[in-house]
Amino acid sequence: LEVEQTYIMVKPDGVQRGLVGEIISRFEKKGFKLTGLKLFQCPKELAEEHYKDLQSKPFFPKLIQYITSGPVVCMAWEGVGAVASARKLIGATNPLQAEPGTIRGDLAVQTGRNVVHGSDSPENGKREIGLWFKEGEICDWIPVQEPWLRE
Ligand code: DAT
Ligand code: MG
Repeated sequence: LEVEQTYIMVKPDGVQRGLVGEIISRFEKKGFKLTGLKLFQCPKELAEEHYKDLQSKPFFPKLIQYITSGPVVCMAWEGVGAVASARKLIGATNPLQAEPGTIRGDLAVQTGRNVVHGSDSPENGKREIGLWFKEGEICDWIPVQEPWLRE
């Protein structure tokens, strides 16, 4: 397993419902390293670029409307196998199918309001962090817990 970067985002419903701390906390407690964090009102063009692979889907206009409907919390997290592990912590796209214990399984009920985004591959992790963050907004640092996470 390799050190990977993943782009995690609390969607507007998660911000409005006061779930930002809870969601950050799950990644923090797991042992990933936070390298970028900001509250941000996403312009339509960026939402369209972020979700460009879903352009042809019937739900695309509603998805763009949703993501731009209020501020989001943008995060970059780093860790060994972080992309797949974060997807597991997040749970299935449809919150009714997401396992209890996952973010969506515990905190959401509908695909169109599934509170959080997580990159689906290391390539997309890098691509999305590049899209949502400017140079200088990503910090490299050494968490003091590092030697206690891995032997
Ligand atoms: P995920 O967010 O689990 O990576 P995805 O990349 O397939 O899922 O889709 C991105 C978002 O688009 C998803 O979080 C919610 C929305 N979406 C996906 N499938 C949908 C559907 N069938 N109906 C409505 N919204 C959908
Ligand atoms: Mg996806």
